[in-house]
Amino acid sequence: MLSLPRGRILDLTIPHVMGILNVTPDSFSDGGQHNEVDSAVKRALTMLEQGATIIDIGGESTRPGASDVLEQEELARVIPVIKALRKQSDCVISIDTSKAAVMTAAVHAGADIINDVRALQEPGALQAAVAADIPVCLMHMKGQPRSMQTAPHYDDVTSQVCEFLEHRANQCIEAGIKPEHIMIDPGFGFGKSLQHNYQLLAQLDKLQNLGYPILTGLSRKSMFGQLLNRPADERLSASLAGALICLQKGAVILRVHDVQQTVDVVRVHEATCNPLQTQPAV
Ligand code: 7PJ
Repeated sequence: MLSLPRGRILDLTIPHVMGILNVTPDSFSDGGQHNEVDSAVKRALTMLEQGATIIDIGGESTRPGASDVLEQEELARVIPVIKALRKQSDCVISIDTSKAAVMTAAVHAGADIINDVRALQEPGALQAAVAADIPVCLMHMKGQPRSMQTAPHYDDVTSQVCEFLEHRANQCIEAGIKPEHIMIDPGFGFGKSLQHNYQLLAQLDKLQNLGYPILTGLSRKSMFGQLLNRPADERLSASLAGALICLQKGAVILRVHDVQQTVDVVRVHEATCNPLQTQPAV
């Protein structure tokens, strides 16, 4: 059980789908405009109807090669969306950020989980997370988004990812994060070659030894694009195959763009795990 603000809980004995809500506006706006907030909230509500239990809101692009976003700009993008969504729904809201100020403002606006691809290593982030006293997802990344895909090297990618996550989790606990608030993520695509990503996927079950709930994000990523030579909008089947492999290897939260299709995958997986409890949909 993951305990959330205001006495809510997330039952991690069953898998959950986390819907991705990117609020990276077009080049004509700084974000926060009414129609943008409105359409972001609409998209979130649709994902919830489709069976997502967590909405992951992010205003910084961490795609390979992406440049840094200023704090003020990131705040202007995500905070109005969190406030507006919180007004309309009691859903679990996760804030995808590495910046301490964004974490603090997001939690104040109603966010329940901090999802940090930099594992709370930016200045002030760990302190902000300790003060927020909410669940955190610690992700492994080698290098920084701008340069991480230039010839990443590991002697043993899975062992090194595990070592990093274990070490970082211990540092977080020492700083005051509750052990039961920690989730871990191997960070598919973050400073990993095609071979590294598939080695990690094949050995994802090894992360279970650390004893923390596992979150994975491989939706539409280039590990499918490269493997299949397909653009991002033609990677659904591959992403669903990846989602099922993650579930079979112990992931409990799947961070995805295509919520409805991934929820079907989760249901097939759950029915297979508990055949005798399986009931038809109503
Ligand atoms: C991830 C993420 C991921 C977690 C992104 C993209 C890049 N957070 N944020 N795990 N990826 N926890 O979605 O393609 O894999 S942004």
